[in-house]
Amino acid sequence: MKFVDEATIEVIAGKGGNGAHSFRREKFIPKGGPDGGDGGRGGSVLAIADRNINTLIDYRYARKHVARNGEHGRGSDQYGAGAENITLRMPVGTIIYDAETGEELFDMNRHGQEVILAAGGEGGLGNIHFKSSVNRAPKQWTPGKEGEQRRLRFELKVLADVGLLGMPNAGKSTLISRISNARPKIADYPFTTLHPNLGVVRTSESRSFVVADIPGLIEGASEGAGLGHLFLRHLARTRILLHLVDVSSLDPDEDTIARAVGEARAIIEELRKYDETLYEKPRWLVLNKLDMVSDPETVKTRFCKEFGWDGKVFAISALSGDGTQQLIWDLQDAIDAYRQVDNIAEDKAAGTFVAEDPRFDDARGDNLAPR
Ligand SMILES: Nc1nc2c(ncn2[C@@H]2O[C@H](COP(=O)(O)OP(=O)(O)OP(=O)(O)O)[C@@H](O)[C@H]2O)c(=O)[nH]1
Ligand SMILES: [Mg+2]
Repeated sequence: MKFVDEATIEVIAGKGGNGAHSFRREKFIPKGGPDGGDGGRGGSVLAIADRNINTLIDYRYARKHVARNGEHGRGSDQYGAGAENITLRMPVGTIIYDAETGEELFDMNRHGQEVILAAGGEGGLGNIHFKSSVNRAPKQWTPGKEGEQRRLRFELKVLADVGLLGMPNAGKSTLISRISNARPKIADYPFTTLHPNLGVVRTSESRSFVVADIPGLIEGASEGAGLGHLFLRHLARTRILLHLVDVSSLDPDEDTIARAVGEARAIIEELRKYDETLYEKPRWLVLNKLDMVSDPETVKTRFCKEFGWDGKVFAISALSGDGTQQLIWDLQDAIDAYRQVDNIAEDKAAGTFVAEDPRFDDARGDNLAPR
């Protein structure tokens, strides 16, 4: 499934430094000529598409990006230094709009693609430029130009990396609201969730992944029981499924465990009936509501044994957050590994990247000038 990740930010490029107005004054040169240098260029704000970034979540926190001004020129032919550019890294697939007019400006669809969001102002000219045969002592100089300033909207269509699967009331919505920025409705009755929700899970400054919370699935869903099973299509592009099982009513006596295992098997059977490829996706077992269980270790061991499960298993409380940290770290590592494999395949297919924006000057830094 796709959802739109969005952020609106402001970019302000640096102002160019002023040109200087100055004359040479040396001991033995009584009437020195003009020696006022030019101002430096203001820093530009650039954007680069980076496939190692997956969401726009950073831009919801940092909304204003300001590059520094260029230095003013000085006497003795000294030019002011240009200010450094700042570069905003964003996911491949980000579309950049002018937030005021709604006009589409850039489609950042290639890894490494680089564009200028706001160009730094040019530096002003010092008075050395105004010397001529008729004016040997020019007083003119020009001020630096203002940097460009814009409000921009970034838009990214995101696909879920992880899908939550489970019976109604298993705690899927509670989990996504605990680990991500999504805030779906949570309630103690079945079929609370009627439409999928996506949330971004952020595990560090630069790492994140997207989780899909879907309605609960019950036995017979493929024949239309409950909400049916068509919403499973939202999991088609995910990498990993988390199968949530509510273990709150289990005590390690065999009966309750056998019943829960039966229900878990039914869920997997519904998955298989919907689509064989979904059934074959990596699936991790997540035992939820552990805060309600007096002997969690035993419940976990017995459940897995009865289920015949030797895959990855987590025991958590979505409500208290117990165990969720390890779960999201492991998910992030696994998702990163999949992306790495994709990147290698993509590099092989695409060859290397060439900068395309004609305004982009390879010299970077000081000389990034619109031509
Ligand atoms: N004690 C406890 N209660 C939980 C936990 N996780 C969820 N719950 C409760 O279980 C009930 C159902 O939670 P939801 O998150 O709405 O479950 P769901 O899987 O999204 O349910 P549907 O949307 O109906 O499929 C709510 O009352 C939650 O507060 C948990 O770890 N511990
Ligand atoms: Mg729900």
